[in-house]
Amino acid sequence: MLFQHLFWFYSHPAVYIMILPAMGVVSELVCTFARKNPASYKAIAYSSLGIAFVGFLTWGHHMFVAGMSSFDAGAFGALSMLVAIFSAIKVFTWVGTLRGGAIAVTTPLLFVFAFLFLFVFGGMTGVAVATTSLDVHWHDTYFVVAHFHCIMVGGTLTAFLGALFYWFPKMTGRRYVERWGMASAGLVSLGFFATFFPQFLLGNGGMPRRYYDYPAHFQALHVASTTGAFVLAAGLLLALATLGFALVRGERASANPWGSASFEWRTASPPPKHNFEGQPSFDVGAYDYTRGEVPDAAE
Ligand SMILES: [Cu+2]
Repeated sequence: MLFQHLFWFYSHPAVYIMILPAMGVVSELVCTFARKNPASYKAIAYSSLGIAFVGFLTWGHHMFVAGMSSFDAGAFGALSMLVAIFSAIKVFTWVGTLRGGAIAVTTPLLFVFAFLFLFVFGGMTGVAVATTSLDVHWHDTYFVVAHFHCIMVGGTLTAFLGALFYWFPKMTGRRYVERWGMASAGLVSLGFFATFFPQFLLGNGGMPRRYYDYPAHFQALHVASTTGAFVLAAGLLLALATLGFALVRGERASANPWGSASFEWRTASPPPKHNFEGQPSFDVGAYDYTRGEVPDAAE
């Protein structure tokens, strides 16, 4: 029991170590592709601190059925739900930033859309599994597997893929083929949903995790999930091929191909040694799209 407590005291916050940088990426990308200041910079910043802090008080939600008083279970359940409140502050701020923006649909933004949809799906099912009575039914089933992957793959991985496509021109000085990138974003989103949505149904129907054998009536959903995994793999391979091809054959990237106000785009792609030639000007802020002086998508 002590080992379980120690394990989850570390391992629950460990998930946030992965998702918090992904949330940072999303906060950055929505501003660039909506050409808008963040709806509330402070809401995004303070909710990150909230998630990081509360993340250390929720580990018991992995142990509802390990022998725990009902008071402890209730407290861990309620504290876990606090994470959803901070996450919702973020989601509303991102959507509020996109609202009314001059939205440029690109590969990184498609990955952000996938993130928003799948992260909200993962977050809502997270509130559900933090409910002790429901968790007794779902514990150690595919439901939890699907919830976890919504956060770690549907959330974290899609944001990191968005980051990779977004900063690729800056890092390498090359452009990838936008249509290929968008196709990979579509395949990854579709494949992800097809893989894990059936697993929610399987888990709720009683399919335990880590079993290789199961009753025949689970077969169709398992086949659907496996098919989805192949589509997801195809999407990831296409992303890899798109960037690999761009690295060798891609067109030269300008300094600021997205027309972003952030500072890293005010130097050449890829940046010279020590990042800037001479003293750069930072008169326009990193998110300052209101003054209309943001360097355009030109060289
Ligand atoms: Cu946890």
